Amino acid sequence: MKLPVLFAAALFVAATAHAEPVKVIFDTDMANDCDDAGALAVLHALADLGEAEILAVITNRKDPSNASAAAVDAINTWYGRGEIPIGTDKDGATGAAKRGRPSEYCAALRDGFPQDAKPDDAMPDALDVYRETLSRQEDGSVVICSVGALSNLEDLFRAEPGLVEAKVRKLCVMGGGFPRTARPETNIKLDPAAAVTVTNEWPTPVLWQGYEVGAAMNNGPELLATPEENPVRRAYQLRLHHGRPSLEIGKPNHDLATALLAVRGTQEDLWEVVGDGRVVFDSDGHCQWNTDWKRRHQYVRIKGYPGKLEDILGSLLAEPPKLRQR
Ligand SMILES: [Ca+2]
Ligand SMILES: [Ca+2]
Repeated sequence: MKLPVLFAAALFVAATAHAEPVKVIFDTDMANDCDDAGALAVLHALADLGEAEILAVITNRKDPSNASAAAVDAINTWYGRGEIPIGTDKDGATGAAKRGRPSEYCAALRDGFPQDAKPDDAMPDALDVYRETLSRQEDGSVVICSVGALSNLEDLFRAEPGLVEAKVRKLCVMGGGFPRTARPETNIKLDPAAAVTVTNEWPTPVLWQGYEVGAAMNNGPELLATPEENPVRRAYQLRLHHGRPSLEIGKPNHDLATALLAVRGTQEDLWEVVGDGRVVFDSDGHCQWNTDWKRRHQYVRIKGYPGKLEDILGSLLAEPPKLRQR
């Protein structure tokens, strides 16, 4: 008679373990590619499913529009979570890519959608928001999802190494390329020195997703089925890809995949995981996977046909907000 009770107890434990939402801090260069907007949509969809809790959103690139935080808040508000803390990096990523044109969509999201964020330069500082958010969490409970420059993470680690080690369970990074890159990948190029610091010194496990993962997939047109009041749809409409709206032809879904990895982990049916080595960046941002010795690094490859993962991301991207009042 004891076995069924034990079995039921085991099931209960498994169910409760699964029911606990993953606590995520999203660190984004919301300004350039619209996949940052798409990744935030995926995180909200996962939050709607009870799988994730978005603790804070931090921006890591100083955009001339000064409206990255407003774009983030417009998306959070659309999903009924306009109170999520937002921090901005006042220096911005230090690499050459920061001297680009203003974002194609941030100002439009600021002006055309409900939100109440201040201009980026008047928002709380990235490091302060990290400090406040992490210090309130239980030890070993937070997953950081990084889909832009690693500048904030370098600053955080330099200022609060003990806090990072205590509170962060895992860092998931979209950046670099594996097993090696011929040219520096965009997120790394934004701040190569920060990438070197994070790879060499960050104290928690780090899961890397190179450019080749998102480059094999495409999302965007799924948003055509969503209302025009959806700011993520608008971001994809304004951000051009090969001269046409990403809403029509889609865009590689790099950051969406990282958001899924941060919450659901390396699901066996979707991912192959490579470990027993370490990621190395040179000072120009070239990336390489070395097996000379181990760090707490892994990188992912898509298992099998990428269309399966692409479909999952596309459907999360276009999932209607659950909390939004109509
Ligand atoms: Ca708000
Ligand atoms: Ca990004």
